Amino acid sequence: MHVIATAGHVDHGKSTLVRALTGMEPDRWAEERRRGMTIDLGFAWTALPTGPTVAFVDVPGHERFVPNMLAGVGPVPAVMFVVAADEGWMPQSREHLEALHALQVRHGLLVVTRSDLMDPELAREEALEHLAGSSLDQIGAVCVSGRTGAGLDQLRAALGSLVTELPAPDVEADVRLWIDRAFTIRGAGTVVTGTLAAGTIHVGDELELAPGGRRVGVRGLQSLGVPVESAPAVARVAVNLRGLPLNAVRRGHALLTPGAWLTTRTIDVRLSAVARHGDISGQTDPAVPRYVSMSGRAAGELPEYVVLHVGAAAVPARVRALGGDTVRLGLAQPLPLRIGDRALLRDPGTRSIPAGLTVLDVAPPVLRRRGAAAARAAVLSTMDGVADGTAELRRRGFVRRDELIAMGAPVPAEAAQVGGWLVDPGLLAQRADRLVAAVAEHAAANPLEPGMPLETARRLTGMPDARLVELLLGSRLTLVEGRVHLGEPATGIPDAVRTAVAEVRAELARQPFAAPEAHRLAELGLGAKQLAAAVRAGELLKIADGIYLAPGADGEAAERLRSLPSPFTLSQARQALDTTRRVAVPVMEHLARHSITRRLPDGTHELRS
Ligand SMILES: Nc1nc2c(ncn2[C@@H]2O[C@H](COP(=O)(O)OP(=O)(O)OP(=O)(O)O)[C@@H](O)[C@H]2O)c(=O)[nH]1
Ligand SMILES: [Mg+2]
Repeated sequence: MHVIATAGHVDHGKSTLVRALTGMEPDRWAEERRRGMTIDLGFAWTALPTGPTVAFVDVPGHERFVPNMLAGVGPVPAVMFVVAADEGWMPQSREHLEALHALQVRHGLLVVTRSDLMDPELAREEALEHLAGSSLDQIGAVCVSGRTGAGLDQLRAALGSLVTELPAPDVEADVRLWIDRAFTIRGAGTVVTGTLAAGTIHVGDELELAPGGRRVGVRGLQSLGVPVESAPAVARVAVNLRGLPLNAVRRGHALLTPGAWLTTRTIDVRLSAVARHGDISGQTDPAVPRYVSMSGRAAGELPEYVVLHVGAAAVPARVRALGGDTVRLGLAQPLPLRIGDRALLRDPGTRSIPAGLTVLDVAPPVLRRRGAAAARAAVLSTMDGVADGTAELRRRGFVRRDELIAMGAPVPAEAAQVGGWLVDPGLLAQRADRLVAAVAEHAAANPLEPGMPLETARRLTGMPDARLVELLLGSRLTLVEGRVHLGEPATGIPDAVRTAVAEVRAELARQPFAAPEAHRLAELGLGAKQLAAAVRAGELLKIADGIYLAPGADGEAAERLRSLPSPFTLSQARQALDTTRRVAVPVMEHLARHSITRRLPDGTHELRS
């Protein structure tokens, strides 16, 4: 299936043409038929003589309904541009062309209608002149009458060749269905419709509603009025959703492949070619290009408040000029956008389209410092709206893998990966050097401390996640028990400490359970840090705070207790260990903690077998 939107000034015969081609009524509302005017989008379809089916999205031409028109053409790849022979180029001819050009719609046909009322030649030439230089400047032209049917066969043939030129959609792509209608059907619940530009929707799929992220199930699917099991792009689809009340969804919302999209409120964009205004009469100097690039034109000329139109969505946006042709847009509502998305800005006050745009960054950095905007503009000037995973990662340093994909960028092969993060190899090398220096400094300043705590290392290197510090270790650093060491963790202790500990050990060799008293430890210069280092180095055994014995003292204690009758009292144990209560109590607690002894309800102890 192919989807083609109409475009053109009010009353130029768009709906009449769609009706003549399809035999279906695109004006769905009674009010539309009463007023003889399209107000909202209409849908109709037909099989072309060459075989393929074409669905038309028929848009209103009246200037009041331009937002509806934009919702219709937003996701559609081709257009049937209608101009009435008897009226020629008119204001909404221009405005619709500006919109299509801003969105870079490149495929279509010029259809001069109402040819029975006037020779279409003049209107055709005038229209082609206006199309020149726009994204539609290569399209063919057909003259018809919706009333007499003249020229319709040529139009069908021209549509037949147009659809063969349309780029093949990626039916494997992530789904982003911009919703253009939502309604309820008795017995079925909520149904939404839209033009699926890429990807495939299946009955039973779980999709994500944006904004909000609510999960919804696809209960049923229709395409062109017929139930289907799956609908591959490009297609007009009606999706019956499970578990979604009608008031939770409206035009401009989107159904997404879950987890595959980033919804964003801040985007950096490049303003692109817009029409030069003031030439609707057609009396223009052919030497002056009618379509000018925005570059060179100050982005600051934009109004501060505009409406961003993308897909079927229209969201108020605040413009912040960055420099050159780049601006930052703050969106009133988050949108699922990717790098390279085309959109346009409309000023609802003047009802004009001041610019088209290409999305450059959907997760841009916060601009805080003075001059940050200009610096950002310089960075953006190197970007072209084609997502480049390597460049994106280099700019960011690190990024979550899912997030990079959701931005629309491929994962660079050379990226280091850990815990769902990607890190730029260049950044790693630089941060690894920084960490080696910091760990060396830390070791020099804290000789008794075993390495640098992992969290300190994370903070010093500016990594968002401690797991990323592992990527910085390389061959120079090691991570042991949550601490980063230069080389292998140091096991030794400084000489002064070693001498003092040796003295303690000599005393303990004579009386293994005569743990040195606090004043003795202080006399030897053994403070908490020195003692901790000695314990880590395996030179002392810590029984409890302030109670240090030689390593292996606990085994020796168990040996001595074995000679006692079982069960035994604390006092018997104290005598067997030849020590004081100060030491005997914590030793018994230590042994119980290590399941060497057990304390009985009457307060006595026994050895476990
Ligand atoms: N004589 C003649 N009248 C036509 C032709 N096509 C459309 N009309 C008439 O022009 C009027 C407007 O036609 P529509 O098809 O509603 O125009 P439209 O472009 O859909 O208008 P909007 O949707 O409101 O923008 C109607 O009265 C049609 O009958 C044609 O080829 N010949
Ligand atoms: Mg109409």
